[in-house]
Amino acid sequence: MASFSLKGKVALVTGASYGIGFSIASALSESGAKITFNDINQDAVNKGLAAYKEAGIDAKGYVCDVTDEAGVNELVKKIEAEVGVIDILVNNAGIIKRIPMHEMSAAEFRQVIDIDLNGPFIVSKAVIPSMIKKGAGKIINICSMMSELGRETVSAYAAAKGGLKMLTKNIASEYGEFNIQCNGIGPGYIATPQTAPLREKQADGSPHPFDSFIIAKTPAARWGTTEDLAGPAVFLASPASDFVNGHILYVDGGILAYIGKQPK
Ligand code: NAP
Ligand code: GCO
Repeated sequence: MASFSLKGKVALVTGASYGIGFSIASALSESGAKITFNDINQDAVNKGLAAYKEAGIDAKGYVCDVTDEAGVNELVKKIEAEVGVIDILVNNAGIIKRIPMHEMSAAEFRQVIDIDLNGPFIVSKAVIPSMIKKGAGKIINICSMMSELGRETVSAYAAAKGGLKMLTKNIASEYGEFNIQCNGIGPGYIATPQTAPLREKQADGSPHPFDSFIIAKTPAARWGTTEDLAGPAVFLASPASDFVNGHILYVDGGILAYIGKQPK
């Protein structure tokens, strides 16, 4: 059976000082990969390095904003010189702005698109030439429920994540012949700092209405954890998925399959 081992592989996980990126990087490391990651400032990178050290992972961290093409090209060159050619790229870095669309400025919309969609384009473009030379590569884009569904206040994020789904399919189409597989992971609602505002207890100690809403919309009747994404990430990063290409693997506890629990 094709191996799930990542021994000898070099992985770059963007925006992986904590949250989903950290969890995915930790899982790739556990399967044998050498871990590199970036974040937008030295403080975040240092916090990430401390967390990886604490987890017994010898990760290398770099300051780099995924929207800065020159900076990304320099990052990839530095990683190739210091660690090796990047075999596995996880485009994880991302932001969200929850603002009603008619109140969102064009600048705010552009910022989300820039980080969540242009960023994965820029970083993928930077790593593909070496993957072609090497004759293999894995690109994993972190998509979202919003790659398939909309909701109030997240217009920019949904547009970016919908675009990221199609960028995933296009990279798969354009580079499959070079033995590069590009797939997405579409997490459901995961308990991280990004969703913390949606889970905050109310003043009276009752659950946040959105928290109750997500529990009702999820057959698993719980928020996902970052660990729920570890196995799917190792699968898509490993030889076990060499004939999986252009697929968005939704890790959502069944949200996309479910109309939602009727109110009692
Ligand atoms: P998070 O806790 O907000 O972490 C995002 C990470 O990306 C942070 O380390 C952040 O660094 C970094 N980042 C932001 N902008 C960056 C930039 N321009 N360049 C480099 N790094 C940047 O988010 P998360 O919940 O772990 O989510 C990670 C990914 O999963 C995102 O793409 C998100 O859209 C996606 N996702 C999340 C969920 C969920 O429910 N949490 C579900 C589906 C998809 P700083 O902290 O220094 O800004
Ligand atoms: C939101 C949430 C979601 C999650 C995730 C769901 O405000 O709706 O932040 O967008 O982050 O993307 O898959």
